[in-house]
Amino acid sequence: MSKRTTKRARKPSAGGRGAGAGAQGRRGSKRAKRTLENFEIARLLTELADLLEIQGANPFRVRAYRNAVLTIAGLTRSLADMVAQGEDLTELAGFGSEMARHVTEMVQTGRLQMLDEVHKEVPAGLAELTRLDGLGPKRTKKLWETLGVKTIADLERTLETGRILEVEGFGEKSVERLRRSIADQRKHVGRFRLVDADQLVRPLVDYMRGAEGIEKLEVAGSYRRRRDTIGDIDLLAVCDDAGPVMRHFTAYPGVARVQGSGGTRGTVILKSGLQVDLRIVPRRAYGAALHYFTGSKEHNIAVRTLGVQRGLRISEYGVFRVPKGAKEEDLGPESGERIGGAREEDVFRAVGLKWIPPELRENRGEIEAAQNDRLPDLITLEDIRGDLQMHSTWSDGKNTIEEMARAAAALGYEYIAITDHTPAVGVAGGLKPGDIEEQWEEIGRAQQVVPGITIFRSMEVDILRDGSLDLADEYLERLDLVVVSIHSHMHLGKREMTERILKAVRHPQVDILSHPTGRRINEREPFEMDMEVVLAAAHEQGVAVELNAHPERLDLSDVHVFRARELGLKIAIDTDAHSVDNLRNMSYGIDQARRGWLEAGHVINTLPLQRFRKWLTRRRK
Ligand code: DGT
Ligand code: CA
Ligand code: CA
Ligand code: ZN
Repeated sequence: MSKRTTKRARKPSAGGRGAGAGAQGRRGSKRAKRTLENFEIARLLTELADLLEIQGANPFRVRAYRNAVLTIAGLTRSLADMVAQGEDLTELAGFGSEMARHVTEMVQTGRLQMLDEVHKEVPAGLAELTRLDGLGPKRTKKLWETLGVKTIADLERTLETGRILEVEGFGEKSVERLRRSIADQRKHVGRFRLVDADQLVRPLVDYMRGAEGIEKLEVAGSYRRRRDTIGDIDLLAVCDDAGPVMRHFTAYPGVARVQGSGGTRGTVILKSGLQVDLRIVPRRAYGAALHYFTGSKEHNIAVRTLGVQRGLRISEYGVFRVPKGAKEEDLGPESGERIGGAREEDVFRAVGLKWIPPELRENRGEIEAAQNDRLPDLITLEDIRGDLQMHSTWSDGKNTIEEMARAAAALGYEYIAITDHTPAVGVAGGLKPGDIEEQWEEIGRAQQVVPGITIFRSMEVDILRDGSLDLADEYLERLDLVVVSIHSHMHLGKREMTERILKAVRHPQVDILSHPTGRRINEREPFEMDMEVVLAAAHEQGVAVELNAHPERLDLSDVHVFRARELGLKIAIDTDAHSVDNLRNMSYGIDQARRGWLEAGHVINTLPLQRFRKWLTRRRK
């Protein structure tokens, strides 16, 4: 794997954030021999960082653990494999020899001795407490030392009895705040899917654009970067008078409560539980603030570091030339000569970079690419010429083949594939071989009445437990396009699952491996399988992998898409539509594709019809 892939870092996912207290104890007793997955390793390191912070450990040390967690979240390969193959873990971003030792130990023993040591002094449950709004390491420590609070349940008891009021620094207000943050934590431990955030953000943005005197309004943060999940929403506004805009914001009908609202900053929690931050910034700083609050944090740090090398200070306030010999601690937020900040381009230009699309701002190599004028020419929705996975009333779709074809033609597509399920997917009403020929007749009829679009005969063929396909070769050979995917036995071990998928990918009739990890965001974890091996085999076989655009799947993930592109695979971006409306989900696939650095040339369904037909024959003799 190239250096670039290993050196990137991502924000922790829901798994990281929901790191349960005492995870090690539970796991250790039951399944001590099983090697740990990356997310579990990240969890233990997060817990360690939280507990060390309570202990008052050196902040640099705590930061080192948190940085390692970010790096792990961005890996496409399992740490266990890397250790097994004797790879040098210190090559990973933010990994020193100590971190490498810790990870090796966790992989080999399933435990982290250092965490055991810390547990002797600090109860495991405190890690979870520090993540409550209104606590943090210092206050958590105080509650533990004075009242013996070790868990959220303990905390709730002290709130009930009012004993917490005996502790210095905790008043009625803290009680309210802690009650709410416990409730919030229960309501949504995870993050919002992008599609769900979209539903909430669009009406809010419309409403905010109606605020008195508002000049600009933009959504920044992970939402602007189009991440598959969203922690909170970051709104940025420019106006002459902040007062009315802030009042308009807190009066939004979707607000459940106002967490804080000062002159230029406000935070509300919507009824859905989604947090929204509003910042009102001066016109002269709008671009710098937009850049800063778009993030990611790792990208910002990299850009700021470039600035430092040029004697510039880059912040949400603007770009400033630092006076010679000035000490950092003597500088105010706007000290020095302002050389830009009104436009986002100002920030990039100041450090010699081209403007970088938000989807790329994850510090995965975009800075180097911008320096060398090698930024990808990212794919857009307009590049898409067909949709290669959709269901009709012949299986579990809501619309007929003709309706799907008309709707796709209206989107401007040149071709579609109808991919109803095969029999093994019983709940989805899979087609039996006897039905298939009848369905082909109907495809023929639809083709006649909707001549403007080519309708390919296809099936989403189920990959059975042993890796064989749920349709006889005589049918597979007569399909225009064969899409394969897994719908059952999702908890096989990693090796068995990998073998199963490899077998399917090696079948000579297969064209596309669909929703390769089976994940459903916030609902179902990806299968355990060796993605690196699967991608390599697909590449070797000339099989395309799917980026399933269904907003609850988005499978492959951005990181896997990036890796597939590096390996030279072809990607199919499909909606897996079960209704005509679902065809519009293509935009979520495009978002994710852009986050994975895809250009139109990497994606088979950007090909014009004749070239796509040619692609279909690549494996056939
Ligand atoms: P989220 O909300 O978890 O989905 O992810 P973001 O990226 O929206 O993160 P958020 O809301 O915490 O902060 C918004 C942006 O503000 C973030 O992407 C970068 C910037 N930012 C926040 N904290 C820091 C920081 O400590 N340093 C730097 N350089 N930037 C930060
Ligand atoms: Ca955010
Ligand atoms: Ca935020
Ligand atoms: Zn499916």
